[in-house]
Amino acid sequence: MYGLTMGGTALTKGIYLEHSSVVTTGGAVGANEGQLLGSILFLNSKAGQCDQPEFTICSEKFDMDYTENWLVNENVTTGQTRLIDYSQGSNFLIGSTSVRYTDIQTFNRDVTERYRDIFDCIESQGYKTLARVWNFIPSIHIKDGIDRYQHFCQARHNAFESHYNDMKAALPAATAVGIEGEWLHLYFIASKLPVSFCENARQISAYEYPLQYGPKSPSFARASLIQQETPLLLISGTASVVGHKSLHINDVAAQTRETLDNLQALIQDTDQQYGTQFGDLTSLRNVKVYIRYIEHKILISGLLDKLLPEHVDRVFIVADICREELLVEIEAVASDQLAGDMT
Ligand code: 3EB
Repeated sequence: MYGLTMGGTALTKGIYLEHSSVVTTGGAVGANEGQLLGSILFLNSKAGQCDQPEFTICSEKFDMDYTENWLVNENVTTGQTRLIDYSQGSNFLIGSTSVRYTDIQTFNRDVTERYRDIFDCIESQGYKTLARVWNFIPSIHIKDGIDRYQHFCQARHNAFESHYNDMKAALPAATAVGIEGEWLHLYFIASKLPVSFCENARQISAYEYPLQYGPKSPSFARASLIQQETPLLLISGTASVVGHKSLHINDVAAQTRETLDNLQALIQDTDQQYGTQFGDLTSLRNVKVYIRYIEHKILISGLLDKLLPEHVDRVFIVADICREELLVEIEAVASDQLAGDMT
């Protein structure tokens, strides 16, 4: 097999992720000569000062700056639709769109319209599959009748339902968390390669949650399996939810362990269903840990040091998890190195 290697990961045709504590801007990145498909900047600064909202998430709560770099080994070009900035290689497109919150009616309309814009953007560029979406929602717990997250879910649901004949089969992996300030930020990855959506048996599919969590269920899959040479699993924000219930209220250590159990189950179920060989948590390459309170960082970080293999790259983001009782949520990227080695 040909290809450069990075930290034990073969760099072959496909997409991969590197976190960097250095804020980088454009060009080839690192020693691997991958091309930067897109960078998302997480900046510790006043959210109100976020004057370039695309691909930039600002919060005073972040305890450090870092950049999330999505790399490909293809040439990358950039483009813009009216409301979306994007860049693409030949198999992947990453895009970003942001809108300032004014009032709840406008917010609901904006969410639906921006999702439609995303569908239009990727389809006009020849991408069939929306693989992964990140949603940063301003004042996520504020209540206008139902809470803002529930409004968001309803508006997002409407967008998927009106665009796809079989909505459940089209739901991407996702993260939805609350963010300071007034901006709703969405960023996303679409792929021309085959993508399979994964669920795990410990958790009811989010799109089948009962009504107690809001009038319309959250529109996401637990993970997206990108069928590239070295298969990649883009794992959604995962929390201490079993069945549909939040477990371990006020116990951040137990929530963290439960979350890892969910990740483990998801990896196992994916292997069973799709014949991949992710195996267990050792296939994880990167994790992004959303924590509600910075005060929990040392405890969670210490637990992850014990429970995750050393090679797993970790970053922490202080943000409001969408259910108020959840203290931690973990998203991840796993790589099926075994499959990669066998090709
Ligand atoms: C959960 O399991 C936790 O609404 O897009 C995680 C990831 C969660 C994505 C979303 C919500 C979303 O329900 C919350």
